[in-house]
Amino acid sequence: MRKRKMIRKMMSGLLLIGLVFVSACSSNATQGNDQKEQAKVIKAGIGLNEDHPQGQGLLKFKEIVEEKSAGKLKVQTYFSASLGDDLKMTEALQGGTQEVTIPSTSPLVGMIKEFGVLDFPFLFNTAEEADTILDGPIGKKLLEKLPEHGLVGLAYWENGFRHVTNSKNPINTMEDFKGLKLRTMQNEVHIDAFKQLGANPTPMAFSEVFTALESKTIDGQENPLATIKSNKFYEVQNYLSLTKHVYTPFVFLVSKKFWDNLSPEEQQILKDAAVEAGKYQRELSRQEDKKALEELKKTGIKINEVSDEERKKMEEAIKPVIDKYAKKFGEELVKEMYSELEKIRQ
Ligand code: TK8
Repeated sequence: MRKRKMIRKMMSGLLLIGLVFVSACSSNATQGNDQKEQAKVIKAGIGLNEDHPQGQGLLKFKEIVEEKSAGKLKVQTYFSASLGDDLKMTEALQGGTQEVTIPSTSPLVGMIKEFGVLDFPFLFNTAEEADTILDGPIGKKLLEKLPEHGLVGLAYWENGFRHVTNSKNPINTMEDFKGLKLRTMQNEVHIDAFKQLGANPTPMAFSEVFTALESKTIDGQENPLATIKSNKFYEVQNYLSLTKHVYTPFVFLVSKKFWDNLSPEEQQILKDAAVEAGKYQRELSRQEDKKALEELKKTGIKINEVSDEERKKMEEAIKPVIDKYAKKFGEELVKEMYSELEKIRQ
């Protein structure tokens, strides 16, 4: 009797251990599955707000990535420099604490000097010329300089043609720049070019511009119409002069630390999404540029055209700046840029 009892006890003990073991394995399996299924999070921050074409482009990127990865890649979007300005977010990508940002190329010139060839005033006459250069061999050459700086460039989006706003006087001729305290991006070509035109340029991060205009620490700034509208600069500026003095691209950047840990399939999804959302964003940017001008006319800001003759004089005046930076950025690259443009214009 005692023996039978002993065996029964041992059997139930073994049964209990078996049950515990089976449930442990299955929870590991589900946990393992969970780990396998756990999405990779992409923190994507930009400097402009959600309704700007840059913000709409980022939302399109998010939609494409999450759909193509069946949720394995999750994009968290941050707008209006909530993660910092262009330079700060770019540094966060290099440090691996943020995965995506889409800055203007101009503030990157301190890090990758060759991008500066895109900042030459009056370089592009049309957005189509910009697309051809950026999506062609020169744009590719510039993207290839990014990985050594801990960055991967996937595509160019559009910031657009820039115009001057200020609170002092309309800009009809070069003389009207005289003494104007003008905010510029942190970009040596723009700073020197506006000095050459007679202005008094101050480099500043974008998110500080509205307050600086409002408190009159600066007289003016320069940006594409969509940005002037979406950041309500018309509330603190009296004049908008359509100088169209330079075209600025955005560049779609991914942290190399993050990129190198993705599978080839995941990398392809991000690349395709950045290019596809970029095409959508460029189209939206061009539509918005036209719409913004009509809407800005209703705000009361005084808008003036700048004649081609006066823009030619400005272009002539800043030639010494182009020569100086062609030497710094590489005369071969600059020569290639201008001859490419010659070919496009034939
Ligand atoms: C936004 C900036 C901005 C740029 C500037 O992140 O700084 O004036 O035109 O749009 O990239």
